[in-house]
Amino acid sequence: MDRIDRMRIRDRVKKIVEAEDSRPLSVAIVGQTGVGKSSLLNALFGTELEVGDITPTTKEPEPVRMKGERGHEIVFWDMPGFGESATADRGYLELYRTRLTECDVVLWALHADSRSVTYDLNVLERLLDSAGDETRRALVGKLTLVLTKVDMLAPPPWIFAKDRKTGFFAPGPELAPRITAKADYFEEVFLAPYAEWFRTRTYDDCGFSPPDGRFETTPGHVIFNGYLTGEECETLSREHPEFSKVFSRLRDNCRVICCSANFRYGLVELLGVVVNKIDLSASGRFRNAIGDMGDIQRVSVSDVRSAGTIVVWDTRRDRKVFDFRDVGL
Ligand SMILES: Nc1nc2c(ncn2[C@@H]2O[C@H](COP(=O)(O)OP(=O)(O)OP(=O)(O)O)[C@@H](O)[C@H]2O)c(=O)[nH]1
Ligand SMILES: [Mg+2]
Repeated sequence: MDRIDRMRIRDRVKKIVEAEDSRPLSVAIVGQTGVGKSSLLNALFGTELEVGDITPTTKEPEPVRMKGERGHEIVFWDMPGFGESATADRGYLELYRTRLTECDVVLWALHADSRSVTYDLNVLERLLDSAGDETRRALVGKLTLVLTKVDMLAPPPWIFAKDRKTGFFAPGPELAPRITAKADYFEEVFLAPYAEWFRTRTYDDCGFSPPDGRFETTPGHVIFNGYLTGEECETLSREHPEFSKVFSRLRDNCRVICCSANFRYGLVELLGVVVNKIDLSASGRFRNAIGDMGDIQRVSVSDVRSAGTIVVWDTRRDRKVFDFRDVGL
C-alpha cells in the first residue's frame, strides 16, 4: 500500500468518525409493562421517571440523556410497556416500530424470574413481519436482551460488600451460577432463533484480519455476520489471541445482561455493552463517562437498611425478635 492509498484510507476513516460524531445517538428500552424499564433508567441516571407498583405506568416515550465528552449525548427512550391491553398494544406497536428504526440500540427487558417468552417473541415478530431482509437484519442486530429484577431470583443470599457507609451487591455462591444459567436459557429461547439475522460490528483497535468468511472489515470496523456464541468466542480467542478483544466485543453485542435496579447490579456492564454496540466512535466519546460510573453501582447502607424485609415475630410472647432494619451495619 503506497502513501497515497494510506492517506486516502485515513481521510475516509476521519470522515466516518466525523459523520458519526455529529450523529445523535439513541437507545430504546422496551418490554412488557412492569418489568422495570423506568426503574432501571432511574438507577442508571438518577432520574425520577414515574414507577408504578400496581398499574401500567409509562404512557408516552420519555427521553433521558446521558452526557459524554464535548457535548455528545446518548438519548435513552423509556418506552410504554406492552401487555396492558389489546387496544393499547396496537398503539404502542406503532410507536415501537418508529423508535426501533430510529434507535441505534434496543434494550429488550424481560423479567428474570419468568420462563415464558412467547408473548415477547410474538411482539417482536409483529414488529419484524413487514420488514424486508435488510431491515430485519438491521433491527435484530440492534437487540440486547436485559434480564431485570435479578434480585428476586432464588436461592438467596445476596451479599452486600460494605466499606464505610456504602457498598456493592453481589449474588451469593449458589445464586451466581443460577443467574448465568438464566441468561443462557433466555439467549437460547429468545436470541438464538434469530441467529441467522444477526449482523453486529465493533471498532477495530488491533489491525484485525478476518479468520473466516463470516467476518468483514471496513476502515475502522469489524463486522460479524451471524451470532457469536460464548463457546465460539472462546475458541476464536484461543486460536487468534491477538484479536481476542474484538471477539469479546462482538460477543457482548449478543450477550444477555442481568440487572437489578433495586440492588444497582449489572449497571456498568449494561452501559458498556450499549456504548460498544452503538458505534465506532461512541466508545471513545463515552469511555470516560463510563469509567467515572463505577460508583453508580454503589448502594448506601441506609438504603440497604430501608430495603430490609425480614421481621421475626414471636407469637407466644407477642413481640418482635428480629428486624433487619434495626441491625447495626
Ligand atoms: N425487586 C425489584 N423490583 C423492581 C426492580 N425494578 C423495578 N421493580 C419494581 O417493579 C415495578 C414496576 O417497575 P417500573 O419501573 O414502573 O416498570 P416499567 O417496566 O417501567 O412499567 P411500565 O411503565 O408500565 O411499562 C415497581 O413496583 C418497581 O418497584 C428491581 O430491580 N427489583
Ligand atoms: Mg415505565
